[in-house]
Amino acid sequence: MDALGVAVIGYAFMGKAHSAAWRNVGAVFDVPRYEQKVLVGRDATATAAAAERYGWAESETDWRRVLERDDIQVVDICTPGWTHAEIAIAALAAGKHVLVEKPLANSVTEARNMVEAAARAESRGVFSMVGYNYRRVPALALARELVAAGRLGTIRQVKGSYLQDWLADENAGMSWRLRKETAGSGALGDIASHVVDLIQFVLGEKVRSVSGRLQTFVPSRPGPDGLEPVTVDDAAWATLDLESGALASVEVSRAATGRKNALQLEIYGSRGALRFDLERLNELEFFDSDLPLGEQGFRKILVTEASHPYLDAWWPPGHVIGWEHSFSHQIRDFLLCIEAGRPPSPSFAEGLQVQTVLDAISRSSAAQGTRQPL
Ligand code: SOE
Repeated sequence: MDALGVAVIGYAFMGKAHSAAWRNVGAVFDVPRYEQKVLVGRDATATAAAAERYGWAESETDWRRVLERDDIQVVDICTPGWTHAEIAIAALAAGKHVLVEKPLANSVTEARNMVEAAARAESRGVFSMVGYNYRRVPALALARELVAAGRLGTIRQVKGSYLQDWLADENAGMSWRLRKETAGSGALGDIASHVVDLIQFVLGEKVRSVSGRLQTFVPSRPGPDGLEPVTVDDAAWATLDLESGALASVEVSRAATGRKNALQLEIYGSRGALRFDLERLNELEFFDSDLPLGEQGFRKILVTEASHPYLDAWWPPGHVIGWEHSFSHQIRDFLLCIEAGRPPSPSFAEGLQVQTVLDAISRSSAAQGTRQPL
């Protein structure tokens, strides 16, 4: 296979995270050859500076021009949610493989259009994937393996939470993330999307119905022209019914004072339980009730062995990895699927399914918590 030409669109937080991954994935993993061709952003000076810093050969201000290029085969979309559908659909129509940051889109309608475009492209051997990067944290991939192997027995309940505090201060300013027309929703789409995706990924099953509650604690915030209404949620809570009869709770907030990026998952089954905390992402706690009673207890698995997911390519045991590695693993998996001609996961269809869960939580909140089937 010729080297794949890669373009990343967006150079802010996610553009930087993805760029760092593109920079090192080829050095660590055995993936098809690729070239970091072009970084795209609207501000010419800032994008050129970022391109040089992140290792891109060129910079560009118009993503449409990138789609016309024959030397670009992969487009990685790291722009705000309101641009995802337009760029991804155009890129797939132009025959580019597409990786798009989560959530897939801002609405179910946009996501459906993207799924249709992805299906058309896939019939021509052109692939697409959504960037739910936490699936690629080795401890969470291991959690999925343990659940699938039946080590927890029948899963009964799950507790998922994702707490941040960058909106705890009522003087924190307006941004695209706080306007419904640009962000679609608040903590719901931004971080509950991760939790919903992870619960379904680790359990290997889908949500059947939801009850939800959204809350905006600070109704207006300082914008460029004075106070502006906040039109998305600061926090989202939900209970989910899963296909197997398991129950899950989801609690997310961007106004949880003191919590910076606290993603936690607890899974309780008939034979065992698991606990994960992103702040200690190299660890997975496992309670195994098959052990003699006197030896039971949550024990820490240090997830750094070569036998653990993704870790054979990194460092010797005990040499811990970090948050950014999940993005390298994501690109590794995407490239290997392109090389093998195999559809990657999470697909756009999986991204749409998460979107329908989020939409149902939002409708439930508007209907005073009434349970919404999916
Ligand atoms: C902001 O809340 C954010 O950057 C999310 O958009 C990311 O998906 C998450 O990984 C970290 O927090």
